[in-house]
Amino acid sequence: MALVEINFDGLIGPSHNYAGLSPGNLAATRSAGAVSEPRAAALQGIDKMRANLKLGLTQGIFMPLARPDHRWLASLSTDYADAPMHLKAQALSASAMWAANAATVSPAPDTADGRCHLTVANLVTMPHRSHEWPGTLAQLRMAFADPAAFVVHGPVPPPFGDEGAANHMRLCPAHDAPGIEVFVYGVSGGPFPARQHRDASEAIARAHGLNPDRTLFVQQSEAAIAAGAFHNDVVAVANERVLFAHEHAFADRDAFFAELSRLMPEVEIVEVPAARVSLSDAIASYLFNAQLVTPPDGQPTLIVPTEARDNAAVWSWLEDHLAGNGAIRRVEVVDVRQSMANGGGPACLRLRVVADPTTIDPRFMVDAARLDRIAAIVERHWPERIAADAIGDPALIAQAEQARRALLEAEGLVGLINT
Ligand code: SUG
Repeated sequence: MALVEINFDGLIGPSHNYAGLSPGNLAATRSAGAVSEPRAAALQGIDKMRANLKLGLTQGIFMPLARPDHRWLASLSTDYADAPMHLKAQALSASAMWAANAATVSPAPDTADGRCHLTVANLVTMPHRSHEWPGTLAQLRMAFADPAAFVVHGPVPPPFGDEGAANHMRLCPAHDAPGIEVFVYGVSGGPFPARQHRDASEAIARAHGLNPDRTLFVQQSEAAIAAGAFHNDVVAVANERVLFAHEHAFADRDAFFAELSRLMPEVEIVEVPAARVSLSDAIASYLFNAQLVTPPDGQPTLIVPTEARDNAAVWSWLEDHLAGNGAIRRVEVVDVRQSMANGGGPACLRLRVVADPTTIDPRFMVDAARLDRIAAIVERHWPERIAADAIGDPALIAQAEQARRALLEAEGLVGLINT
């Protein structure tokens, strides 16, 4: 079978809650202390996967990680009962749902050895995310175990922050053809941390055997990070020959666009001017944290969150673009409000892997029937609500752990229980 783009969504875990753990992520900060709805959250994510399948896209899934992360707490010489509140929250976070931060992926046509390379992200900047990688790596090694097709790399060592595919874009004539890989790094972000370090991006490009002549390292604008774009995928997204970006996404937009056009003359850059959509509207609506995909009918489709439809400036720009026969031909709206309230839109929830689906462990691929089965497990076991002051409640923790165990047992993935 041919190489196709597969979207792997992180199933939203039973411990999903609003602890306000990510400074610089304005939505998460705003939601701190709110009551979360893990069951509704996971069902919203499943509905998004169902909608992708209906569009004719190939869909994969990653399982929630073991939370609380007892191993991480043990490495800090404590346990869940005794840990201070902030460590409890960091150990409990369901943040692995945002699969765009799981790894950076270079498909086989781009790499020196003709295999698809994946590097698990170290996520060192935020404590609650810094302990995701061992569990994520275990799943990547299981899902992409075929050594003829994949190479799975461990994380770039600290202190070089790496947040995975959220800061990586690939432009190509078609998914199965060689592409230009663009790594977007941050240097400064006003009051907020720049999470992606250039040294990390360069290390990944070397590890993946990318052709330096077809690899770009581009600085994210300080204004974007300061306005709340803690990852590039909050202000830009690429698919095949289309780059869709906000005017203020990059530090030196002119140089980047010129270089990209030289390397790939057929590139179509769709830029949204700040005069139409301010950075702040772009970030609040997650217009760019959309899935830009090519369904089998060939019509470039933008999958946006409901928040984009609710924002007048954003929606009118999208309507004008569609009416003007722009590069994006169709807009689909999905409700992922529970994830959005923690700063994770449709694009955050998925990792794109271009591969032959038959080379992937089928336990990580889904069709509609399998999603129905998983939804039934979620309905039965996921907590309905988690209040901020409940994260110390042993009964809640027991329910969250039991819910994940039920899922992994039903899905033949008990090997992941301790990861
Ligand atoms: O790292 N939110 C995530 C959102 C990640 C979005 N991913 C992409 N843009 N690809 C983050 O900031 C909030 C969790 C909390 O506060 O409990 C959080 O981690």
